[in-house]
Amino acid sequence: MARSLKSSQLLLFVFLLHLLSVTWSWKKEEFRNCNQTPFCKQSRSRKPGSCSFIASEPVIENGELVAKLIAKPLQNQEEEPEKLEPLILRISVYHGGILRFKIDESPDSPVTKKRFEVPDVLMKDLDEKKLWLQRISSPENGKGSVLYLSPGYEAVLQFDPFEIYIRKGNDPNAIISFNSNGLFNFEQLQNKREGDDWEERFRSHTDSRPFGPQSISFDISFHKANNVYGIPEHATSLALAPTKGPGIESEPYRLFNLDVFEYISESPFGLYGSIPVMISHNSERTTGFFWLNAAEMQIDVLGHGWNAIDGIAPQHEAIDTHWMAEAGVLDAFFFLGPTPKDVIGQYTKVTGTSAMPQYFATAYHQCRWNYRDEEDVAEVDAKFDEHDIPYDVLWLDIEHTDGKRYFTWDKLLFPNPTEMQNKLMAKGRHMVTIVDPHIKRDDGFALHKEAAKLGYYVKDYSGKDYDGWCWPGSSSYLDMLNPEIRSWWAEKFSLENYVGSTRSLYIWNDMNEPSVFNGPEVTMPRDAIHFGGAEHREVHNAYGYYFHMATAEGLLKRGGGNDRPFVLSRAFFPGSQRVGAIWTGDNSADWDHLRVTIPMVLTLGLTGISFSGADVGGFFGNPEPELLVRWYQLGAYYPFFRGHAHHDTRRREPWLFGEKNTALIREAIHIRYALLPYYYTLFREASVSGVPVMRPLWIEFPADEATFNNDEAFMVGNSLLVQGIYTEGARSTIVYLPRGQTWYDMRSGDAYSGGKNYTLEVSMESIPSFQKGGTVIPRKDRFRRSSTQTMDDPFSLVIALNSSMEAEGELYMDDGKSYDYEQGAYIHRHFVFSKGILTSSSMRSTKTSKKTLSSNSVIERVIVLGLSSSAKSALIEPAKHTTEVEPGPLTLRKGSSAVGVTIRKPNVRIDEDWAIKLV
Ligand code: NBV
Repeated sequence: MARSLKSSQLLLFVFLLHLLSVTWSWKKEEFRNCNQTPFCKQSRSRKPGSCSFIASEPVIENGELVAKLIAKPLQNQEEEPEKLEPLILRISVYHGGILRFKIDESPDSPVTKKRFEVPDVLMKDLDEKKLWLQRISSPENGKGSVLYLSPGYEAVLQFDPFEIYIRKGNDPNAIISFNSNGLFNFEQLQNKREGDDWEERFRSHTDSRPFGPQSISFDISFHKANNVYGIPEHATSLALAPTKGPGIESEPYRLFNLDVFEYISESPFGLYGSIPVMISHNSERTTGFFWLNAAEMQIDVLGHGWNAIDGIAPQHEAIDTHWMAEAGVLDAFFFLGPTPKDVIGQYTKVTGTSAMPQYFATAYHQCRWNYRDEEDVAEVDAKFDEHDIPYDVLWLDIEHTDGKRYFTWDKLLFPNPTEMQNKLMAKGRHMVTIVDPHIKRDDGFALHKEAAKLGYYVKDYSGKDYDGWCWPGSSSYLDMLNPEIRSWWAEKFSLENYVGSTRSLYIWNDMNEPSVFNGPEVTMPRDAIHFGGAEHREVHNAYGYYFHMATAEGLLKRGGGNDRPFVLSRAFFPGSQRVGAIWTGDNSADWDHLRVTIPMVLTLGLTGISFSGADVGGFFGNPEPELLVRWYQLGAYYPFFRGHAHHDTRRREPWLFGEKNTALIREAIHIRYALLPYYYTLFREASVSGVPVMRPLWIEFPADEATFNNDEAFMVGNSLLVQGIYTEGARSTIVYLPRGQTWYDMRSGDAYSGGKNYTLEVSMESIPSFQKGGTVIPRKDRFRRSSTQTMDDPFSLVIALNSSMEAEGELYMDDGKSYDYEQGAYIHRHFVFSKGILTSSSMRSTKTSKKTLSSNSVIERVIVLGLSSSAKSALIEPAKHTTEVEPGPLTLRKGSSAVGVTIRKPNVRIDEDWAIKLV
């Protein structure tokens, strides 16, 4: 009986797989392009200057400027435009160079439907940062209003033609502006009249569109910009290429969270998540723009001459962009910069910085669809030890469940899940299981029964529980927009409710775009109904964020509020950084996919999401050993570092490709483990300032134009530069080292001066990486089974000197797990090397000392790169003992001819103040 059940399940599985391969290998025609999307087609065809709105009657209300936007008849327009209520514009200013402008329907509109404003994204304390506007001035001969923005900067509202822009002092030139090209359009909600046909059809799907057209579109100009970046998620270059203009034929960049089967490595097509944030940069200034809106969005980057009249392009020094959304309100922010880090800081002031991860989560994760059973798990775990490869987390994909009912276990394959997790935990290792948002509509499944009874599912247009097809077959989707449902969901993660889970188990949210196999474009119909009557079209891009949020809330509750959640999500939205980690979904095992992971992860970082990575090895397909090794060498630097593979691929654990390749992969993973103290310090920086762990070169070198288009190399923090190898059989590579610095090869310690391209020989041993002169990197060089086991291990400090023979750096440590650091239980050291003396002092703020942290770890080695000294010993203060100094840096590779010294066994405590002086 059991056997026949198994084989029928197998048959169903094979059938489903067949269905998948027949219908879902990426076919363009499965998804709408702009021309098939009425709001996009219509907005995209608008001509410059076609905006019919003018601003009038500005007043100050609640510290904001409020004005009316009235539609005026356009020149040459024969018909009188329909008389509609004016729109309401609100402009407000926030501390630190942030301007917000909102445009919505008037409260006097005759239509009762309210447009959706996305809650839970903006920081709760944002209002406290509002500068209470007292007055407006109108020095522009009554043609506009001028607002103080920040010292030396003003925001201008021009009435007719309607435009909002920021300028510096009295310089009339704008820095960043809205509607300078007159593309603003706002389709106001109207009551349906007889004869109105609002339905939209795509393939076999009909969207009832009960509220009719409601799109918003406008242009944003980034003046004097060299490049624009941002708007994830697309598999494209870091600097966004124009999508419209003379000689350019491209779709706009689409922001619509979709489960795209086998996405291609170069396309403006929208992937799993959306962040409507764009950042512009030139050597003097960086600015940013953010539109808080969760509806489908399409964005054109307009190429030079896009607005040419009779072939003549107007004199223009801006990058113009055109933003189009199907619904929602216009709630937008300008970030003034002026530096790249300022812009990211301003954006993360509005939407939050990234959550501080647990230490283990920053180490290596081993995943596969699927680790079959407990025996498989035990074997993989043992092999890591056998091969002396550290790892921290083992992941279980959908097959571990009982028929894709999440929170359950397949009893035959995983009869003792608690014991399995405890065995891992004994080595300091954790487990992650998958919990997807589709709930199996099975009356024998308690979760479904309860959700259905409580009315917690998203409804279809007719008011019934929406029923879509996903892994478990017929499924419904919880309405995570509702805070009550999120709390209910969160309870499901308690140890009592999630039977077989332990405190060392964390969660993975997949398919939360949401993915619906039989839905339009593999997602939920736009006319499905959420909490408060919001339509799915208005909420779509934020659905995954709410699901992620509810899951993280569950883990937080499980840990009594003092265990930092770890939840990986595929879908994301602004604010996701506060919740957890993101990965770039189902990539493929080929070189182009390897290459595009860098701009994808960098773009996420630029738009607030620091904790992200791509599947190492490529999800689909079988990587050749060389590609796999290169992927580990690069992936070891992703903020989120996980190997993963599709279930149809051959097994690819690190020891399966011969001893040589095992050694290379081991070395790559070891590098990450050695750098964990540095990474953790950077995660802390990201959680405070928003500046991402992995950074485009131009964030660190904003004036160096040679870095602006470079998305093959990147910085980890401000100290490390890494260059990927993206071609098979590479013998050499070109590396650009930014100007004004000395750079030290991380392996040999050899010094290079910056401002040049170097053609470097490469071998399979490593990818090029360099430490910037003037920095200090803390490392832990002893290898254990997991990061958890390294907590008390000694440190090495690698000091790379600049041309003044100086350097400085930081180390942040806490218990790696709880929130006690918020009350002062952390160590934060500042290391300075100057005039031959290395000092360590505390960076703790004195205010937060309800709790403290001490550590028995010591520094066992200090390597000073770039120092030629004949010193034989070093004097340690205040202990007053001396220790040995050896010539030559003991870096990761011995026997290099690099200049430097190594201070051996100073054994100073990491948590104390001291000085080490070369004598
Ligand atoms: O759960 C199975 C996979 C998962 O391994 C992958 O990482 C996700 O991105 N999941 C997608 C669903 C199936 C994709 C073909």
